[in-house]
Amino acid sequence: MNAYESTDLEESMFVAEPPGVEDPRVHPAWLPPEAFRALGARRVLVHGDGLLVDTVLDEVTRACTRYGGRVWHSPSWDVDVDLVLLLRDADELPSSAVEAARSAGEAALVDLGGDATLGDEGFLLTRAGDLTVLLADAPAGLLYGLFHVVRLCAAAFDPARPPELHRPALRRRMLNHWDNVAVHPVMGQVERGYAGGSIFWAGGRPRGDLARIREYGRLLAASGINAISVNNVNVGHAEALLLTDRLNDVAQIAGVLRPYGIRVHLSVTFAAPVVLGGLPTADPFDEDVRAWWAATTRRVYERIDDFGGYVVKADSEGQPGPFTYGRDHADGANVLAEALAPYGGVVHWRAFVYNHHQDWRDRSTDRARAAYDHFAPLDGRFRTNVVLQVKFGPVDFQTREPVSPVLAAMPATRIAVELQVTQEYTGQQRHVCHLGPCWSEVLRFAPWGPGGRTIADVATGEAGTGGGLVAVANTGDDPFWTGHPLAQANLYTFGRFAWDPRLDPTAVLDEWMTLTFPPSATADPELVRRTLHEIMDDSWRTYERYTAPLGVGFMVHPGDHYGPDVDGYEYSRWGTYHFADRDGVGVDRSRATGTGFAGQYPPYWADVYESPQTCPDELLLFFHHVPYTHVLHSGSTVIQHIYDTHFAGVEEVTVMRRRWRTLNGMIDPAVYERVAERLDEQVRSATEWRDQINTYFFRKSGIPDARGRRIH
Ligand code: GCW
Repeated sequence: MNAYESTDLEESMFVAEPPGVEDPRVHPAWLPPEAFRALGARRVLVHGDGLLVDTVLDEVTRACTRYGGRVWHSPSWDVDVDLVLLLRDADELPSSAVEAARSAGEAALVDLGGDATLGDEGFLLTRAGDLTVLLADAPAGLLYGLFHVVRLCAAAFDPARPPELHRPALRRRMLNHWDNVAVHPVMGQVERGYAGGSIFWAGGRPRGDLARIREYGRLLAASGINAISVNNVNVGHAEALLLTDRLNDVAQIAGVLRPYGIRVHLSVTFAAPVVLGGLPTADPFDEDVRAWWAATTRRVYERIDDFGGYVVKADSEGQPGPFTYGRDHADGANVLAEALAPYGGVVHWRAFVYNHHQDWRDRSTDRARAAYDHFAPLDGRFRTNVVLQVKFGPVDFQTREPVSPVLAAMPATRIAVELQVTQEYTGQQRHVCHLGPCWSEVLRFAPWGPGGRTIADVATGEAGTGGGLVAVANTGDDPFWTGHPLAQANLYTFGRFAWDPRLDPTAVLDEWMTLTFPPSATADPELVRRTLHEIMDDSWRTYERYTAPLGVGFMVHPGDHYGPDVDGYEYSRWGTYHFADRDGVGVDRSRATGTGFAGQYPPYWADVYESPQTCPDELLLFFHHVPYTHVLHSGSTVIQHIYDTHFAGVEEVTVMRRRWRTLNGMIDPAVYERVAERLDEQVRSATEWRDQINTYFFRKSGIPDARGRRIH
């Protein structure tokens, strides 16, 4: 029984705020109370039962308490309402208007060609007479539908609004947290985290702020995310224990996120049978090892019955894996998958496997080739509950990379595409870098050639059997969640793309703006919207302009990966080289004369990438070593392009800062100040990038800037 069941909330509503967090110290991100105004002023009926229906009721009650509306839960008498949220299999109600609305919804579903079901998470929204009606088959659908109504604001109540059917394209829409339980001596509490500490852990213990975790779940659900792993893929001893001794800590998080439809997953170490189980080996072919995984997994499900599964980084950057025992990655993944299968759990097995002890003198080893070389031969060997999690590019979340050829090479494997919301290589949440356009390009890329299936199709799979989308989270215990307030848009966009990878990034950004900076809460909504678009829409390309040129990547400061250091990795063991000399720059990855990486693509792109004549400009130095005087498709030479883009990038950032200043006094002063301070740093850092890159290439090439600008 829940507190609202079959009661008229009219009386209690104005007495006290229902449970929920509104911690004034924490920024509300895309769910400020104001975003609920249109909903909260309505008369709303919720009909159905279940944990997530209670969440819906809680949300609606909070909104109506604030804005003067009314809420009923499955009333046994007739009521006049504006909005009906109902589960399709809920009992008939004694209200002819509500039942007529239900029938109108059913008819709309037939008209829209819905195959009679809305699924576990889908919903239908339509108008029926004076009512707006939302139908779902399952409570999660009602919750996603509710957040859709919030997004629409008053438009959800527009009498002329046509019916809409929404079902997520991807079943699993997952965030990976690289949060450490114990503070790592080098990586700290959150590996590659730029938003303070962890939401979950602090100094070896649970952070204990369950209200904050609940609020986080609420934000994630409103963007469409339904799965989360709560610890780093690099698993130390304290983190390994989450699987056994510290399972209660995980169960507590799962309990808080469950009402928002989010399942918890754990990163585990492949060596767990040794480090936790005391076995002499973690060999996947060893019977005791298999039994250990089976028993351990059973105990996990006894405690958390909707547990999502395991995430594994194996044989990668020092993490243990099946290679130790002469086994391959299918052997390794399958033993964990077998243990999870009886409970419906999945293994997310990462394809980020490469030699990180490379010799820069050895031109035959190419880090970009590694994932394909290791995994493509294993296609068809993974159990069906293994999801191979593949970074979107072949190297490592660079600002610009080609799409990983692994994504097109394993038709008999469930593939998840991994994106990085945390801005490790894209300005570390000190720079504005809106990644929507980058991800959209990746998801729309057609690896078999134009017009063919896309990366979004691979992640979706045939009949929804794909592995979905995964992203590394950018959140922490910072009051703005993401350090840079505008970086919230990246998290929101990821969730929305995971729900529908075909969405237009500008439209998603617009949604985010309307929610985060509600027009009714600012004196000049048009100025705010226009300015945010001007600053954010093209910010990824601006970032690209002032950093490493033409897809060559890296050139970042080793270790922390922030700021320029052109030769920082040039002689290192990590395999991320640019090979600049006095004549030219870039990596020859052609089949004819290079590492052969271009040949890992299906024929159309293998041919396009093979030749500098056909390779797209933005990837030229990823695939080819060319002279500085090489003429790009744009008509510019490589060296002049480097100069021009670096000058332009800094100018664009300077304009961003100027534009932001016009919002002073228009928006929340705390947001204004935080962004203003970060834009100062972005201008400083972009200038440093420009000057180091331009100077470096001027010194190497000896070719002056055709426009005579100052190069140091
Ligand atoms: O991008 C690199 C990061 C590592 C990270 C690794 C990975 C968690 O620099 O910090 O480790 O990728 O994806 O596993």
